[in-house]
Amino acid sequence: MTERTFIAIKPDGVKRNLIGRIITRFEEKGYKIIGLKLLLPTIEHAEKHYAEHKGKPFYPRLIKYITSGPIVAMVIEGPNVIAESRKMMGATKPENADAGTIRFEYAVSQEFNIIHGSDSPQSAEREIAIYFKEDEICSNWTTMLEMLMNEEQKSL
Ligand code: IDP
Ligand code: MG
Repeated sequence: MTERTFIAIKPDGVKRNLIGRIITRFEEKGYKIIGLKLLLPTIEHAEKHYAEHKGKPFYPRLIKYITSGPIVAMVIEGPNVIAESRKMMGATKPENADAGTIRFEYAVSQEFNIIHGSDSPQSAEREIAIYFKEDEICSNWTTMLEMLMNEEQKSL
């Protein structure tokens, strides 16, 4: 099923010049980037984004971390993209992340782990709305993969 998810390259990913490498993984997989911007999250963005973690011991540092520099916010569309992109990211703790995942490759800390991705359709919808207005999302175009899939379906 075609879904939309919210992906963010966190401030440590941006500061480490990993923007291109991370975006490339989603492009190479064949997903469609339909929203993309660099922004400095406000406290309000961060508190809304991480509302589920309010009250946990790491919450104050998480808010500081996510507002400590610009992030790259993205809306990515594709079949099963919510669960699949979580697989591409790897586990929250890099030592538990499978080899080949973004966190395994680039992160060494559970706290500073480079990337965020929505964990459910409800989170995706909620998180996209925190960072994007509807008119900042451009989905009315066709990726090469979509073109090829359409051709393939026609020829079956
Ligand atoms: P996720 O990013 O894999 O969905 P969550 O459990 O939703 O992981 O946690 C959100 C973010 O909070 C993590 O990505 C990480 O930056 C930070 N975090 C989570 N657990 C801890 C912790 O135990 N100590 C410090 N930071 C944490
Ligand atoms: Mg989470």
